Amino acid sequence: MSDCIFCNIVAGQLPCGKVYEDDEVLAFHDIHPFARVHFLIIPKAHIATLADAGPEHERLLGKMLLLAPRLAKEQGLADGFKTLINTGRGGGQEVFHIHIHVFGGGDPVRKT
Ligand code: DGP
Repeated sequence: MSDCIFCNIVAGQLPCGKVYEDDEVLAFHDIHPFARVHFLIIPKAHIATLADAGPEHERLLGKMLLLAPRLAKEQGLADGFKTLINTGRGGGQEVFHIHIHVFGGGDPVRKT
């Protein structure tokens, strides 16, 4: 097992509610949802935070961002959704493997 929870999910060593997977990216439901629909899009490769990403990650990060509206629609968020990337301890990041939160639906969603 890795020290990184999300690397263990990628490796299939921890379960997740999978929303999407390809050779580079995994998306799964957040264990503590903010909203009716709340999932995370992560790269399979370990990048700790957005601040650790470099030019070599430009295409991968673009791909992750462009997946958000497609997966949000598939998850029933036809009206729109929120995205969030917490970066670093000061940014409220708890899991140090970069991820995009995608959430929405139901009652008004917390604005963080
Ligand atoms: P952040 O604060 O941006 O690092 O958010 C991390 C999110 O990851 C948080 O909303 C809860 C979620 N999370 C943490 N551990 C797990 C897990 O083992 N499985 C799933 N599905 N989500 C997790």
